[in-house]
This record gives sequence, structure tokens and C-alpha cells, in this order.
Amino acid sequence: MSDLLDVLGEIVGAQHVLTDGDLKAQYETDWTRRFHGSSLAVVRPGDTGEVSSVIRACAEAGVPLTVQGGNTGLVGGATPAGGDVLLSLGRLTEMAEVDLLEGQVTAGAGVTLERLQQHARPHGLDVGVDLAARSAATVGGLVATNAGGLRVVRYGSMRDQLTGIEAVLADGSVVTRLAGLAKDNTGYDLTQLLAGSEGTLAVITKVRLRLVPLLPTRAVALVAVSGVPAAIELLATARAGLASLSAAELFLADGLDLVRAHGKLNAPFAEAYPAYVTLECSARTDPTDELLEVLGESEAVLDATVASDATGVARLWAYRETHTEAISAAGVPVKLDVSVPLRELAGLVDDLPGTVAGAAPGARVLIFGHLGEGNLHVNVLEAGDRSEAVSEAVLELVASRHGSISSEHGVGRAKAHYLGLSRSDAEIAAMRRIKQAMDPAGTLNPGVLLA
Ligand code: 2HG
Ligand code: ZN
Repeated sequence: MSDLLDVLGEIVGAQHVLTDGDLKAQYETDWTRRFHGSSLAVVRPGDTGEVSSVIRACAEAGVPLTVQGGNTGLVGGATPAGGDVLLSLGRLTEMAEVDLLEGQVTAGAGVTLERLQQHARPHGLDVGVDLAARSAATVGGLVATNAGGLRVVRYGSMRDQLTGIEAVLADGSVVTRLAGLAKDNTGYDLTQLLAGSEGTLAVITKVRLRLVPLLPTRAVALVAVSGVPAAIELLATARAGLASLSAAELFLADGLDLVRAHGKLNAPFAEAYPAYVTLECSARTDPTDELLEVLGESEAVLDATVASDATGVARLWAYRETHTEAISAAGVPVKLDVSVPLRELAGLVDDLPGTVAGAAPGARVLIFGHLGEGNLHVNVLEAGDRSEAVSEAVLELVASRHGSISSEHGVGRAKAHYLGLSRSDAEIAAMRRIKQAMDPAGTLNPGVLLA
């Protein structure tokens, strides 16, 4: 192995091959602290050519690679299995000028979402995807996992922003499709194939993204409702009545208590309610009046507070956005990111506490998520050694309600064994044939997505 490490050092520079345990540690544990692994070395290439040479060298030595961006994933997909080379793409930080004619931009895989947003906004443009991990999550990882976030209700997931890609295949060859053509029907769409492939088919080194108009005025409402059925009724009203709707999020009473205690936040209302919906409108001109009008007409609204100044907007968003951080401060959760058709959502929320209690008596369940997509983040604390039993019970429940076992976080290592709950045997067999064709030696992210 020291031969391989020497070769890798020659390719990327010895200072970018980390073998010291302390230096590797931050790459070998995931953000949740639930997934740990060990790697032969962390290798940090500086450009696409170096990525290609690293992949070739590892393939020749028969050593697998685990690919990592900002290490903000929540399903163990970027955590090394053991004995592999951890390919960290954090140095691929080049950004091209914003293409004002096409309304697109090309960025290196290691550019964070926040930097890309800051790059686009002075031009009156914005990135269609936004999420709480924006300061660390990188665009390569966001595309590889087809991340969703807070604005999917308006702009779709990461794959909907994607117009082109540069990637290194398992044999070291480089495919480049960065022209960003609005129309291009020349056969298999490799760009879209790699979105959501979780690093199992190729290593994404650059992405080209469609940008959306920057909408400078925002109005946010935090709405108290009687439960999930009322939240869904409000969503339907908001979707039909608000052309400017840019987010529709859900959380419950115990989630609010937790984030308030963690962040020392004031109570949003004089009374507590069973459930809360965050609605956001974004537009060129102040959308507050249309938001107030829709709230005034909806019988689902028990109480509401609205803000349109930057401080007020941030204050209202904090009740929803700090759930992840508050849960993490309380312990290491089992995270299940699921979606169901909206007609199944209320039934699922009703069933979840009993299902979790059956698998892990005494565990604490926190449920919140993206109402617009029927996407719940089910976080289970204090599951002890019953983590896997909790995952199995919740994912089976979701499958029985025609849902997906991964809505926006990906499958990673955490859910690879459960893929059959969301995909048919025929689909999984087709996916395995694609994997076999593109990575016959199984060099890229073995154990991720396909167990
Ligand atoms: C969110 O929507 C993220 O805030 C994280 O997807 C979800 O912590 C989670 O489970
Ligand atoms: Zn989410």
C-alpha cells in the first residue's frame, strides 16, 4: 500500500495525502456522528486531471474509493467503509463567470452552495436550491445526492437545476458536457444519470446549473394549525392562491419545544398548538398582502405571525431551520428521510409514534419536513441498540403507504439494505447492470446505494 500512497503523493502533492489519524478524523465521521469509518488515506486532488490520475492509480492497485464533498450528508454515503481511499473534492473550488446570456453558471464540485449563491446574486440571479447546510454543502455532493431543501415546492430538486456536468469515470476517462444547451436530444442523458447516483457511477468534478431570477422581497408566515390534515388543507389553498409561494414547511409541537429550548427562542404564539406550517412567498414586489389575503381566507389557520423584514424573516425561519441542529445537540439520532403521497401524510404521522415505540420502547420521535413534497424527516433519539429495528419498522410503514424510503438525502450506506422497499426487483436489477457497465471492478463507493 505504501507504493500506492507514494503514487498518490506524486499526483496531488504529499501534503494533500493525509494518513495521520487526527488529520483524517474529520473526514471519517459523518455530520450526525452516527457513521464512522476508516480510510487508508484522505486524498485531496486540486483539479480534474488529478482526480482522473487518482482514480486510475486506485483502480490499478485494486483499492476502492469513497467520494466526499462537504461531508454534510446524513446517510453515511461519504463515510469510508474501511481500507479505501477517501477522495475529498473540497479543493475543486473554481467558479466560472456567471453566464448572463444563458442564465447559468459552471462551478467546481467543491464550491459550497453559499459561495455559489453569493456569486450569482450580484447579477440578479440565484440558485434554485437552498438548504440549511448551505455554508458547508458542496455543489458536487448536492448533485450526486440530488439534494432537495427548502425551495423544491417552487424550483424542484438539484437535478432540475442541472444543465451539464463534468465527471471522471471509473476507468479515469473524463466526460465533459458543460455547454448547458437548453435542448439536446443526442441519446442517453449522462448528466441526469449521474444526478442522484451517489458517486457510484462516476466522480462529478464540475456542474453547470441553471439559475433563477433573484427575488429580493420575501414574506414569511408561521401558521398554527390543529394538525397535519389542516396543514395539508392550508398547503392546497396556498398552492392555488399564491403564485409567489417559495416554501411550505411543517413541524410539530414537540419540535418547537426542542428548538426553543436549544436556541432560547421566544414562543411564537401565546398558546401552544399541535402543528405549525412555515409558508414563504418570494417576489420582485412585496408579496405580504397576497400572503395575508390567503391566510385570512383559510379556515385551517388558528393563528399566524407574518414578517417581511430580514430580521423577522430569519426569526420565523429559525423555528423550522434549527430542528436539525437542536436534535443533534440532544443526541445522535436515527435519521429517516421519507416521503409519501400527500393523502397518506396525516395517517403516517399518526402511526409513527406507535411504530417507533414498538421497535424501540422509550425512544423519542421528532417529525418535521417539507410539507409541499409530503417529505418528512423522522428523527429518533435514544433508540439505543434498536437503531436498525427503528429504521426497518419506519421504512416498512412508509412503503406500506406507497412512499419513498429516501426523499432527498439519498440511500447511502444507511438505507442500501432497504432499497427493495422502494424499488422493484426489476428496477434494482437494471440499476445493477448500469453499475456493472460503468464501474465493472466496483471501485467507486462500494456499499453505497446498492448493497
Ligand atoms: C432539513 O430539511 C434537512 O432541515 C435535514 O434535510 C433533515 O435533520 C434532518 O433530518
Ligand atoms: Zn430536508
